Amino acid sequence: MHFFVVLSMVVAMAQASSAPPPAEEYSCSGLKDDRSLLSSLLTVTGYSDSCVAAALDFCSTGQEDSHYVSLMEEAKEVVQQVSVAVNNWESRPRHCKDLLDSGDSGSGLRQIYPYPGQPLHRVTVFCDHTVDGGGWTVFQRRTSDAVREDFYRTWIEYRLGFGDLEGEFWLGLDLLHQLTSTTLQQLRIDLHDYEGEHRWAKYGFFHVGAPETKFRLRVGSYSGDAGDSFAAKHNGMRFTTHDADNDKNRRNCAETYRGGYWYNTCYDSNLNGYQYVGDNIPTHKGITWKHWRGDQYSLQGVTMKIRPVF
Ligand SMILES: [Ca+2]
Repeated sequence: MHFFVVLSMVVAMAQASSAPPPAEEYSCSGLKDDRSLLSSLLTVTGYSDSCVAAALDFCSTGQEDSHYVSLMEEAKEVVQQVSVAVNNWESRPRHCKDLLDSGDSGSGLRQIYPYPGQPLHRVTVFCDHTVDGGGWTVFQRRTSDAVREDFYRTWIEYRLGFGDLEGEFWLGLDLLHQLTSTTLQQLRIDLHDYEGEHRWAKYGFFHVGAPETKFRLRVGSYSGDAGDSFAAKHNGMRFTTHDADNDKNRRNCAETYRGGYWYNTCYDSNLNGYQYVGDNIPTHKGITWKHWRGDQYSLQGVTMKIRPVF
């Protein structure tokens, strides 16, 4: 009996219509033409070749009974439920751009489902739809709010993320790797100084490697008015924290410059540096962007955010 439930579902799916077919189509006479396809499907489902062959022979005789029709109705209901579930799943947002495209243009905290193989794994992110067309998933923010976050953190903290998504935070390297691996992403960096000026830098592609690569950075195709203090110096670099030295300096750049970053020998930008104010910074340890305010000026605000290229 179980076999016919499965068979009915396959028939119903093959018909692929949302409206119930007329009763006379519940006959399995239509299966004759698709015999090889159905045979393959049922074999994959776990039935033996001989069982499948016998069932299809039964169908080809054109026999009918009322019980078969009720099984068909039952199977159809199940298929429709599955269809609704699949549609709901397909409409789940993978990132902030999906939310914007579906009509949610409000900036703020949102839940996304970035892991294709883990349909129940959702994470909370901050979406920015106010800048450059919107659709941005923010992964780092520095502000001059009263409550400041400590960015001089360990390797595991940079992997998992820290801070307040509505204030200062780092989203986390593991999630950043995921978000930039399932979709080709562009990067936008916005910078604010203490004199009320604003500059931006945009990169046509941005990818963060897997943990085994120490979250190696791939970034390029600069545009903007801040100058390129990121790709030219930091492309290809691995991530370094004060307890995990993966940079190209004989010392540990994260320890020297009080941050966690894709340091080279050390940096052109230090966006996770210490929040000194303006010019009052000791030896390049601030939140800096060399090609705008230089490496001895600590910026008031920074955001780093990504959006799919396509
Ligand atoms: Ca080093």
